[in-house]
Amino acid sequence: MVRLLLSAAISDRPPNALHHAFLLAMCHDYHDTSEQIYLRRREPRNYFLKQPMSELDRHGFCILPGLLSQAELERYQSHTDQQRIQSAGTRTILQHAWAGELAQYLKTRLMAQGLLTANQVAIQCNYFEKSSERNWLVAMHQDLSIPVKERIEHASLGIWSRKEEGWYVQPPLEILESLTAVRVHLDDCTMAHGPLRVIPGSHRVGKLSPDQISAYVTASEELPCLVHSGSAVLMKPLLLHASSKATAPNRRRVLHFVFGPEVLPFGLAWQDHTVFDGTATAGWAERKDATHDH
Ligand SMILES: O=C(O)CCC(=O)C(=O)O
Repeated sequence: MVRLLLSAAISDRPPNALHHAFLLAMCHDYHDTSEQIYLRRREPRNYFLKQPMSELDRHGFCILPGLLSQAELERYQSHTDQQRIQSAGTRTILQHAWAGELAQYLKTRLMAQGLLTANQVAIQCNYFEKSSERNWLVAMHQDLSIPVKERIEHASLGIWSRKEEGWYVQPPLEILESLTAVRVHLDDCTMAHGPLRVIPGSHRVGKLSPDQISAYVTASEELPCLVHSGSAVLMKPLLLHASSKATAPNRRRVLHFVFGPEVLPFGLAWQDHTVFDGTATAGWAERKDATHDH
């Protein structure tokens, strides 16, 4: 039986029920919503840490426990609290110097583990806050839009939208495939905190229409990403993901970085990006809502 589970786990075939059973056995009892019991559980390190790069490629996500020390964690908790964000989140965190510094730290750490490449820069940082007081959910979706500085008309570029005074566009698949999201958890995230739920392997099937997403969801099993504060969930943006409302009163704060290629085709430029030394650059200062904290 063990051999059967292992061969399912290391196979390159799309995930199936057996594979999910293995993942679940190695991670958490995800039906358990008690934080006390959850916190006594070991981190899901056994499976995910052995070969995080191949887990990210194969499943579209992996979990890195203990990325931030307690002191670093408290520092970034304090930075995010100082932003006095009124809504459930914001997409413009990369404009702050401390976020650039954290991006640089993530890049150095994750490059050493082969999880980011030298040509990837941080191109976005979203802040998500969820609690039973400030509650929200998102249906199963893929992240298809990227933040760009200006609108450029080009046949290869899809739907345009405006968010927080910035332009977003749906680029071709190759660009989306080159992105990696790094979600740094500032609080413990249990089932009661409305965790990210993912469908492993779904990043490998390209862009999906709403009907295709419904069909995929019906035919697949989801995994919740349950982590301690200071841990990170790495995720390919094409991975199908969702999250439910929280039932816990305490907050689930996440800094969601996206890393991508420094240079874009079609005359596009990123809204914001960091270079390798962590310096925030590009057009954030031009936006009306930009605020300095340095
Ligand atoms: O943090 C969450 O619960 C969901 C985030 C999300 O849907 C996204 O990053 O696209």
